[in-house]
Amino acid sequence: MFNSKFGSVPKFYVRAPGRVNIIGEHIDYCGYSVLPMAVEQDMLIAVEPVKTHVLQLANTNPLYLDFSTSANNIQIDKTKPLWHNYFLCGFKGIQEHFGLSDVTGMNCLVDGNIPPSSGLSSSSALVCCAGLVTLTVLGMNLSKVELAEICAKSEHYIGTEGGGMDQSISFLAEEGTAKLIEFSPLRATDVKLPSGAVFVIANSCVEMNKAATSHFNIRVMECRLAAKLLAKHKCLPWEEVLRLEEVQAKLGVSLEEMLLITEDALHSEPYSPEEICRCLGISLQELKTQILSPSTQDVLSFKLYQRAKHVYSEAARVLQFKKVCEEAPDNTVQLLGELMNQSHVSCRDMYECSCPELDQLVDICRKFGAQGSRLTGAGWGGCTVSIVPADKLPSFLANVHEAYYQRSNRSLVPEKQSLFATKPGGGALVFLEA
Ligand code: ADP
Ligand code: NG1
Repeated sequence: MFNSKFGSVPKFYVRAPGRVNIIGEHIDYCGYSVLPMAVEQDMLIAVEPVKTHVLQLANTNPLYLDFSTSANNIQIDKTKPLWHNYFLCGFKGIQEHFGLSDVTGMNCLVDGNIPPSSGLSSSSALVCCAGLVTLTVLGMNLSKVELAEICAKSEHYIGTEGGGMDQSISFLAEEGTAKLIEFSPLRATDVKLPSGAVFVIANSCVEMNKAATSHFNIRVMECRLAAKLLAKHKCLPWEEVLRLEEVQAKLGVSLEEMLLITEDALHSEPYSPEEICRCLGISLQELKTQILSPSTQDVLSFKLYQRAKHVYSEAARVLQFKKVCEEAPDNTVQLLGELMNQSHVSCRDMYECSCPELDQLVDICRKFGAQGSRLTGAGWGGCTVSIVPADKLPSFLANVHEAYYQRSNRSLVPEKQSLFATKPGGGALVFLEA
């Protein structure tokens, strides 16, 4: 296909994987550690550098249209999250990091098999793949940590204000191990998953493009506002606080204590912008221009108590999950399953990022043998991840397939992309011609 598109052959190939987040949802952008692993599905880009300063992009999937632009004038339209814009995020991130104004062009053919808008990070895999393509074309070098940080920052050009989980695992993943990803400074530690269990991904078949809606950015903003109100309540310099983790760090208390402080400082009724202004002693104008992001300036109601409760309790669950994996007691799989179940309840009730199909799928997975099941990724659609005892895997797959997919036209979705067991895969790679 490359040959018929561009009349030439690729000089090298780059792959970057998607991921499944096992536990730790919507807490990376609050500064807390998360526990993902890379999946086998990935973005693969075939590349030929050219001398024309033109960037030509094509895709093996005809739904994603060809695109071409000058490599020296990258414009990313936040209002339309078209596929090529994700590529441009990675490209621009590397270009800006090296302060380059005159970049060589390239022909690229993209081929991806991560189900899109399903919480398995197809978008970040594309951004990371494009970043590594650009670095390779420039003949420059960066560490995996630097690449992850650059791509996490540059994916914000698409309009969503995510944390760095997806880009970090796409670069730092290693075959055979999940990773605890910690931030500031970014680092990844191996987490050995129990050998007696299998992690199974099931797609609810509800797609949710984050950049096309404001759900995601509203949550980011609610967490920021909750952090500021908690800081004010504790007489901390709230103006400089942006993340819930900073409040904990400044107070030097445990996550359990942060949950008690949240009970004390915040109420469960939604906050209006006016009430937030009264609490912080600022004007509506200051709230809009100095704290809220452009896409959230007109939101009329913010749930701060619920979001803070989710974040602090989920951050604690991540640490417990890692501890159980390390200590490996006899009932490891049951304990991990319970933590995953608690995570789903918190995502559903406190963070309100589930949907009826995901809740139904989680129930079906538990009914047919999963010790734990939860939504994974941003939510509002997309996939679940379940922990299933290895000996129950065949019956689990058959029963879930029958109960969720076969009984509806969901069985039209190719089975491989809907329901599959997964193992920790490796990170991004460049394949050079010998
Ligand atoms: P995810 O949870 O998978 O990261 P997003 O909604 O954030 O979902 O991003 C999905 C977008 O990523 C798609 O709408 C598309 O623009 C882009 N994308 C996903 N897969 C591909 C692909 N194979 N080729 C090109 N673009 C893709
Ligand atoms: P996905 O599942 O790719 O939409 C998003 C964010 C993550 C994280 C999760 C929720 C991006 C690129 N990714 O992931 O950083 O916040 O939601 O845990 O914004």
